[in-house]
Amino acid sequence: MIKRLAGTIGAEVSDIELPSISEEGIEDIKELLAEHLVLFFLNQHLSVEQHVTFGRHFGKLECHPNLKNPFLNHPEVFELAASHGGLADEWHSDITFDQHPSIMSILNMIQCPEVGGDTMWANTCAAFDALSQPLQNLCEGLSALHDAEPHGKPEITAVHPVVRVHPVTGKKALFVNEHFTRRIVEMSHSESRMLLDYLTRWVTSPKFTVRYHWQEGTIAMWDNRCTQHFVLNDFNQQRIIQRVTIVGDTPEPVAPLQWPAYTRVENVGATSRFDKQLNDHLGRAIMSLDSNARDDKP
Ligand SMILES: O=C(O)CCC(=O)C(=O)O
Repeated sequence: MIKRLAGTIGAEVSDIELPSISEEGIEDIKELLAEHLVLFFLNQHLSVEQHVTFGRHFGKLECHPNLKNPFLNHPEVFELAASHGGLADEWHSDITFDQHPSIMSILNMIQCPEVGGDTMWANTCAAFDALSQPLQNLCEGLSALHDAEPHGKPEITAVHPVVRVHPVTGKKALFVNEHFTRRIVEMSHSESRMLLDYLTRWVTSPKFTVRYHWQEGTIAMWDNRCTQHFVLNDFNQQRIIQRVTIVGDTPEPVAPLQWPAYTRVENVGATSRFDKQLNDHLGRAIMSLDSNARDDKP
């Protein structure tokens, strides 16, 4: 049975046992995920092994690139415990600082507070569709720099289109988030700040979201290509989640990007410090292109 939980995103699926699911059942889940973007399965209580086995039905699993993992036998399972500061209370899609951000995440709720610690998800296709035509057109021609600064690694950077096309549904999704996105590549720092502030707030407008209250043993899975999520930091008890993520793809823009990167070599002044990270990223990208070219030589 499928129970929709909000107007634009989220559904609870009951009468299903994930450990014994058939290949046909997996195909049904893929279709449901394309429709609802985040799915919840109650009363599953999966072991670490069952969690990993279920995840592998959807693709290759990846280890978290920056955070430690407690399970020696299963490096793909990553755990967040609130008592150790593991609480993702800024809106994000997973691993967008990587060239190939995870396409999907599957979360196992191990321990949750009686009250509080809900998670919210936002539908980033609905958020894009509801923008005005001029702003849609502008965003479709832009790209943005993301970094792993929240994990203490600001030097890990990647550039992605501001609007990506979902490879399965063909829908357009806004692909900038509060947690990992730093800068619109084609704009000055102050223009970028204004647009990113607007877009990242817009995505989280209540009408694009669902808010989920957890029970232990629930499995949630979401599509990172067309959603963002965050946890409400409003509790004092322990909260532990375990997660596996499916290896990512390359976010595809709607059309070839239109404008050059905003780089200014003249008029260097105090505000140029805001361009440093972007310039460093572009420098690294050019160096890697050069070394690729060298590698191609016999
Ligand atoms: O703890 C949650 O509910 C969500 C965790 C999260 O944000 C993540 O795994 O990226």
